Amino acid sequence: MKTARLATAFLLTLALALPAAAQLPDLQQPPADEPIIELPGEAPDPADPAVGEQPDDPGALQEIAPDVEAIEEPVGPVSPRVDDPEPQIWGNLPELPFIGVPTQGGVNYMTAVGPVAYDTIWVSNFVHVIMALIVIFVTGLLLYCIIFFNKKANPTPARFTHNTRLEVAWTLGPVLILIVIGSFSLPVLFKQLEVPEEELTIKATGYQWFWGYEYVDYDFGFEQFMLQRDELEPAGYLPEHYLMATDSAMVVPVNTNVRMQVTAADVIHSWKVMSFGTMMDGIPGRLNETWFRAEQEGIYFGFCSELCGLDHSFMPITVKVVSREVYDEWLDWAIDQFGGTRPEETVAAAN
Ligand SMILES: [Cu+2]
Repeated sequence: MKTARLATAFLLTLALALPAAAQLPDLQQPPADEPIIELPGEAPDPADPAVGEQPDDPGALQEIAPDVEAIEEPVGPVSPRVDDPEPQIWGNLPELPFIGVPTQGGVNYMTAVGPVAYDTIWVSNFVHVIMALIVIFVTGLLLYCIIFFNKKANPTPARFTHNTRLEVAWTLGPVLILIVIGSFSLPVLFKQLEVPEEELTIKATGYQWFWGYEYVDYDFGFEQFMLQRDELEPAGYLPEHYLMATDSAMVVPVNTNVRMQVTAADVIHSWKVMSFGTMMDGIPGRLNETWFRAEQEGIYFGFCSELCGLDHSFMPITVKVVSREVYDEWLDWAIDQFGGTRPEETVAAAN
């Protein structure tokens, strides 16, 4: 009787939940044309010279308030390339293999290309082995109880309620397991934070909803916006790189220790590139530091990994790892493009 009632309740719940689940919107495809939210507050004051005026240099507005554009048009990812009639491949970099890319249906980690990534994947595999052993042990215990202590096999159960030895064992056992895991995982955690002798410092700033990069040694920076579907091919990406490829890319030389400084301008973001084993929260008012060393030339994608608002999923990260020579050429291009300086120029000017 009770079973029948339970089964009916279960079937009813299913019948109610299934149509609701079927009506869930397709999250992969946000409607691009219609505004998703209406901004509260007053309409902009036309007397304010900053309102309604189109500056000759669109970069100027970006400089004053980098996140203004994103707030004014909260209709989806913003890309500065939309009006660009001839989008060009960023910095004239040569073709690079796609390495840090998720694969359809893949279950394992993305290709690891740096010391921190190797270590984190090792720790993960190690913990998986421990977990598998625990699962086997607990399943064995369950089967043992089911077979030897059911009503038929054991009609008169024992009446004791305490067993000191057993209780000590099931307390100490897990504690020991945690100590073993911690002794392997904590050194890796500290390794991510101890920046070895760095050769390049890059500061990433999270905005709602894009990333900004500053090459602090060279006094220049740029922003990084997600590419729309029709912008992928001209920029050298494939259709499946939608939601990952960006207009600009952070460019770093191969086999170089990069000190990564991460912060945010509005809310908490997180700069994460799986292939480097790097994930660092960007917190407004704080400068967090981590590092990576990419040991293979190629293109790597990453994502903002701290829920940061409406377009959290539309602020991906693209990093291009290139040879030293290509990097030097790109650096020349970028210093020209963004008005940076070379450290030797600064020294010469000081003298
Ligand atoms: Cu974010």
